[in-house]
Amino acid sequence: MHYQPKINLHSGAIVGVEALIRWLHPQRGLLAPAQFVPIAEDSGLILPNGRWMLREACRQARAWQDAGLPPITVAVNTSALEFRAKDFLENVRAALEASRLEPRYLELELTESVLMRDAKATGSVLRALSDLGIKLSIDDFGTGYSSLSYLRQFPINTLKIDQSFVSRMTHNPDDAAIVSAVISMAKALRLCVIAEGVETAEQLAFLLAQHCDEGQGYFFSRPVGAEVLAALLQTGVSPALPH
Ligand code: G
Ligand code: MN
Repeated sequence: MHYQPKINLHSGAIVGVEALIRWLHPQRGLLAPAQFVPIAEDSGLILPNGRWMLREACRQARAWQDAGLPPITVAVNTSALEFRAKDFLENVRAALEASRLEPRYLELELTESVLMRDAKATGSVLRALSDLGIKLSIDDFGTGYSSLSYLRQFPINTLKIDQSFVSRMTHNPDDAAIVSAVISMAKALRLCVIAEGVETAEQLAFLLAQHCDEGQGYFFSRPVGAEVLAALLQTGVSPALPH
Protein backbone atom coordinates (compact mmCIF):
# COMPACT_ATOMS: atom_id res chain seq x y z
CA MET A 1 0.00 0.00 0.00
CA HIS A 2 1.20 3.49 -0.89
CA TYR A 3 -0.19 6.80 0.34
CA GLN A 4 -0.42 10.03 -1.67
CA PRO A 5 -0.87 13.29 0.28
CA LYS A 6 -3.81 15.62 -0.26
CA ILE A 7 -2.82 19.23 0.37
CA ASN A 8 -4.91 22.14 1.62
CA LEU A 9 -3.93 24.70 -1.04
CA HIS A 10 -4.39 27.65 1.29
CA SER A 11 -2.42 26.41 4.30
CA GLY A 12 -0.10 23.99 2.49
CA ALA A 13 -0.85 21.36 5.15
CA ILE A 14 -1.35 17.67 4.43
CA VAL A 15 -5.02 17.10 5.26
CA GLY A 16 -5.34 13.53 4.09
CA VAL A 17 -3.94 10.72 1.98
CA GLU A 18 -5.29 8.46 -0.72
CA ALA A 19 -4.38 4.82 -0.15
CA LEU A 20 -3.19 3.32 -3.44
CA ILE A 21 -2.43 -0.33 -3.88
CA ARG A 22 0.58 -1.53 -5.88
CA TRP A 23 1.49 -5.06 -6.81
CA LEU A 24 5.13 -6.04 -6.54
CA HIS A 25 5.10 -8.66 -9.28
CA PRO A 26 7.96 -11.22 -9.19
CA GLN A 27 8.77 -10.76 -12.91
CA ARG A 28 7.17 -7.49 -13.95
CA GLY A 29 8.11 -5.29 -11.00
CA LEU A 30 5.84 -2.72 -9.41
CA LEU A 31 2.45 -2.68 -11.14
CA ALA A 32 -0.08 0.16 -11.02
CA PRO A 33 -3.73 -0.59 -10.18
CA ALA A 34 -4.85 -0.14 -13.80
CA GLN A 35 -2.64 -3.13 -14.69
CA PHE A 36 -4.25 -5.57 -12.28
CA VAL A 37 -7.52 -4.22 -10.84
CA PRO A 38 -9.57 -5.30 -13.90
CA ILE A 39 -8.17 -8.83 -13.50
CA ALA A 40 -8.89 -8.76 -9.76
CA GLU A 41 -12.46 -7.74 -10.61
CA ASP A 42 -12.95 -10.56 -13.12
CA SER A 43 -11.49 -13.17 -10.78
CA GLY A 44 -13.45 -12.02 -7.72
CA LEU A 45 -10.20 -11.27 -5.89
CA ILE A 46 -11.24 -7.63 -5.72
CA LEU A 47 -13.49 -8.44 -2.75
CA PRO A 48 -10.91 -9.89 -0.34
CA ASN A 49 -8.43 -7.37 -1.72
CA GLY A 50 -10.79 -4.46 -1.00
CA ARG A 51 -11.47 -5.77 2.50
CA TRP A 52 -7.75 -5.94 3.17
CA MET A 53 -7.18 -2.40 1.84
CA LEU A 54 -9.93 -1.00 4.03
CA ARG A 55 -8.52 -2.66 7.15
CA GLU A 56 -4.94 -1.78 6.34
CA ALA A 57 -5.77 1.88 5.58
CA CYS A 58 -7.70 2.26 8.85
CA ARG A 59 -4.96 0.51 10.82
CA GLN A 60 -2.28 2.75 9.29
CA ALA A 61 -4.22 5.98 9.84
CA ARG A 62 -4.68 5.07 13.48
CA ALA A 63 -1.01 4.05 13.81
CA TRP A 64 0.09 7.51 12.56
CA GLN A 65 -2.18 9.12 15.15
CA ASP A 66 -0.89 6.83 17.91
CA ALA A 67 2.65 7.87 16.93
CA GLY A 68 1.66 11.45 17.77
CA LEU A 69 1.38 12.71 14.18
CA PRO A 70 -1.35 15.20 13.25
CA PRO A 71 -4.58 13.33 12.44
CA ILE A 72 -5.35 13.04 8.74
CA THR A 73 -8.10 11.44 6.68
CA VAL A 74 -7.32 8.24 4.79
CA ALA A 75 -9.23 7.69 1.54
CA VAL A 76 -9.86 4.26 0.08
CA ASN A 77 -11.01 3.64 -3.50
CA THR A 78 -14.14 1.51 -3.55
CA SER A 79 -15.00 -0.54 -6.63
CA ALA A 80 -18.57 -1.10 -7.81
CA LEU A 81 -18.34 -4.79 -6.98
CA GLU A 82 -17.33 -4.10 -3.38
CA PHE A 83 -19.92 -1.38 -2.93
CA ARG A 84 -22.66 -3.75 -4.10
CA ALA A 85 -21.56 -6.64 -1.90
CA LYS A 86 -24.06 -7.49 0.85
CA ASP A 87 -21.43 -7.33 3.56
CA PHE A 88 -19.87 -4.00 2.49
CA LEU A 89 -21.27 -1.91 5.36
CA GLU A 90 -20.34 -4.66 7.78
CA ASN A 91 -16.76 -4.71 6.44
CA VAL A 92 -16.45 -0.96 6.84
CA ARG A 93 -17.73 -1.10 10.42
CA ALA A 94 -15.39 -4.03 11.19
CA ALA A 95 -12.36 -2.16 9.79
CA LEU A 96 -13.18 0.88 11.93
CA GLU A 97 -13.73 -1.20 15.04
CA ALA A 98 -10.61 -3.32 14.60
CA SER A 99 -8.45 -0.21 14.14
CA ARG A 100 -10.30 2.05 16.61
CA LEU A 101 -10.07 4.78 13.95
CA GLU A 102 -12.69 7.48 14.34
CA PRO A 103 -15.05 7.28 11.32
CA ARG A 104 -14.47 10.95 10.42
CA TYR A 105 -10.89 10.03 9.43
CA LEU A 106 -12.06 7.48 6.86
CA GLU A 107 -13.11 8.56 3.38
CA LEU A 108 -14.43 6.38 0.58
CA GLU A 109 -13.75 7.42 -3.03
CA LEU A 110 -16.52 6.33 -5.36
CA THR A 111 -16.72 6.81 -9.11
CA GLU A 112 -19.77 8.18 -10.88
CA SER A 113 -20.52 4.75 -12.31
CA VAL A 114 -20.71 3.27 -8.79
CA LEU A 115 -23.19 5.98 -7.81
CA MET A 116 -25.30 5.71 -10.94
CA ARG A 117 -26.17 2.03 -10.70
CA ASP A 118 -29.48 1.59 -8.87
CA ALA A 119 -29.90 5.02 -7.23
CA LYS A 120 -32.26 3.77 -4.54
CA ALA A 121 -29.99 1.05 -3.13
CA THR A 122 -26.97 3.35 -3.53
CA GLY A 123 -28.69 6.11 -1.57
CA SER A 124 -29.39 3.91 1.41
CA VAL A 125 -25.81 2.59 1.59
CA LEU A 126 -24.42 6.13 1.27
CA ARG A 127 -26.71 7.40 4.02
CA ALA A 128 -25.68 4.54 6.30
CA LEU A 129 -21.99 5.34 5.67
CA SER A 130 -22.58 9.03 6.20
CA ASP A 131 -24.52 8.35 9.42
CA LEU A 132 -21.49 6.45 10.69
CA GLY A 133 -19.52 9.67 10.18
CA ILE A 134 -17.49 8.50 7.17
CA LYS A 135 -16.62 11.00 4.41
CA LEU A 136 -17.65 10.32 0.81
CA SER A 137 -16.02 11.67 -2.34
CA ILE A 138 -16.66 11.33 -6.05
CA ASP A 139 -13.50 10.19 -7.83
CA ASP A 140 -12.61 11.13 -11.43
CA PHE A 141 -15.45 13.66 -11.35
CA GLY A 142 -16.64 14.73 -14.77
CA THR A 143 -15.48 11.70 -16.74
CA GLY A 144 -18.27 9.22 -16.01
CA TYR A 145 -21.82 8.79 -17.13
CA SER A 146 -23.77 10.53 -14.42
CA SER A 147 -26.61 12.73 -13.31
CA LEU A 148 -25.92 15.93 -11.37
CA SER A 149 -29.07 15.36 -9.32
CA TYR A 150 -27.15 12.88 -7.17
CA LEU A 151 -25.09 15.79 -5.82
CA ARG A 152 -28.12 16.97 -3.87
CA GLN A 153 -29.65 13.51 -3.33
CA PHE A 154 -26.61 11.81 -1.85
CA PRO A 155 -24.56 12.83 1.23
CA ILE A 156 -21.37 13.58 -0.76
CA ASN A 157 -18.59 15.62 0.89
CA THR A 158 -16.03 16.12 -1.86
CA LEU A 159 -15.63 16.31 -5.65
CA LYS A 160 -12.30 15.12 -7.05
CA ILE A 161 -11.66 16.84 -10.38
CA ASP A 162 -10.27 14.25 -12.77
CA GLN A 163 -6.60 14.59 -13.65
CA SER A 164 -7.35 14.66 -17.40
CA PHE A 165 -8.91 18.12 -16.95
CA VAL A 166 -6.15 19.29 -14.62
CA SER A 167 -3.36 18.20 -16.97
CA ARG A 168 -4.82 20.23 -19.86
CA MET A 169 -6.33 23.23 -18.06
CA THR A 170 -3.30 25.50 -18.40
CA HIS A 171 -3.13 24.93 -22.19
CA ASN A 172 -6.70 24.34 -23.20
CA PRO A 173 -9.36 27.00 -22.42
CA ASP A 174 -12.12 24.38 -22.56
CA ASP A 175 -10.49 22.32 -19.81
CA ALA A 176 -9.88 25.53 -17.83
CA ALA A 177 -13.58 26.35 -18.15
CA ILE A 178 -14.59 22.88 -16.95
CA VAL A 179 -12.25 23.05 -13.95
CA SER A 180 -13.43 26.49 -12.87
CA ALA A 181 -17.08 25.50 -13.39
CA VAL A 182 -16.66 22.38 -11.23
CA ILE A 183 -14.98 24.46 -8.50
CA SER A 184 -17.81 27.03 -8.61
CA MET A 185 -20.46 24.33 -8.54
CA ALA A 186 -18.80 22.60 -5.58
CA LYS A 187 -18.67 25.89 -3.67
CA ALA A 188 -22.32 26.66 -4.43
CA LEU A 189 -23.30 23.19 -3.21
CA ARG A 190 -21.04 23.57 -0.12
CA LEU A 191 -18.89 20.63 -1.19
CA CYS A 192 -15.14 20.38 -0.80
CA VAL A 193 -13.26 20.27 -4.12
CA ILE A 194 -9.86 18.74 -4.83
CA ALA A 195 -7.82 18.71 -8.04
CA GLU A 196 -6.15 15.39 -8.91
CA GLY A 197 -2.91 15.04 -10.86
CA VAL A 198 -1.38 18.44 -10.05
CA GLU A 199 2.09 18.31 -11.61
CA THR A 200 3.26 21.91 -12.14
CA ALA A 201 3.51 25.27 -10.35
CA GLU A 202 1.46 26.75 -13.19
CA GLN A 203 -1.40 24.34 -12.47
CA LEU A 204 -1.21 25.17 -8.77
CA ALA A 205 -1.36 28.91 -9.54
CA PHE A 206 -4.47 28.40 -11.68
CA LEU A 207 -6.15 26.35 -8.92
CA LEU A 208 -5.31 28.97 -6.28
CA ALA A 209 -6.75 31.71 -8.50
CA GLN A 210 -9.95 29.65 -8.78
CA HIS A 211 -10.04 29.11 -4.99
CA CYS A 212 -9.83 25.33 -5.25
CA ASP A 213 -9.71 23.88 -1.71
CA GLU A 214 -7.25 21.02 -2.08
CA GLY A 215 -4.78 19.43 -4.48
CA GLN A 216 -3.12 16.07 -4.99
CA GLY A 217 -0.43 15.10 -7.45
CA TYR A 218 3.26 14.65 -8.24
CA PHE A 219 3.90 18.40 -7.74
CA PHE A 220 3.37 17.85 -4.02
CA SER A 221 4.31 14.20 -3.66
CA ARG A 222 4.15 10.86 -5.40
CA PRO A 223 2.41 8.03 -3.56
CA VAL A 224 4.88 6.96 -0.85
CA GLY A 225 5.24 4.23 1.77
CA ALA A 226 3.87 4.64 5.30
CA GLU A 227 7.24 5.61 6.84
CA VAL A 228 7.93 8.28 4.23
CA LEU A 229 4.41 9.64 4.72
CA ALA A 230 5.04 9.85 8.47
CA ALA A 231 8.16 11.93 7.75
CA LEU A 232 6.20 14.18 5.36
CA LEU A 233 3.61 14.74 8.09
CA GLN A 234 6.38 16.19 10.23
CA THR A 235 8.27 18.18 7.60
CA GLY A 236 5.46 19.09 5.22
CA VAL A 237 5.63 18.56 1.46
CA SER A 238 8.19 20.26 -0.72
CA PRO A 239 8.24 22.26 -2.90
CA ALA A 240 6.76 24.77 -0.46
CA LEU A 241 3.70 26.58 -1.63
CA PRO A 242 4.23 30.13 -2.92
CA HIS A 243 2.94 31.92 0.18
O1 G B 1 -8.64 6.91 -10.28
P1 G B 1 -7.79 7.58 -9.23
O2 G B 1 -7.92 9.07 -9.26
O3 G B 1 -8.00 7.00 -7.84
O4 G B 1 -6.27 7.26 -9.64
C1 G B 1 -5.18 7.75 -8.97
C2 G B 1 -3.95 7.36 -9.79
O5 G B 1 -3.31 8.53 -10.31
C3 G B 1 -2.91 6.64 -8.98
O6 G B 1 -2.48 5.50 -9.67
C4 G B 1 -1.78 7.65 -8.85
O7 G B 1 -0.50 7.04 -8.76
C5 G B 1 -1.92 8.49 -10.10
N1 G B 1 -1.42 9.85 -9.91
C6 G B 1 -1.38 10.53 -8.76
N2 G B 1 -0.88 11.78 -8.92
C7 G B 1 -0.57 11.89 -10.24
C8 G B 1 -0.01 12.95 -11.03
O8 G B 1 0.32 14.04 -10.58
N3 G B 1 0.13 12.68 -12.37
C9 G B 1 -0.24 11.48 -12.92
N4 G B 1 -0.05 11.32 -14.23
N5 G B 1 -0.76 10.46 -12.20
C10 G B 1 -0.94 10.66 -10.87
MN1 MN C 1 -9.06 7.80 -6.25
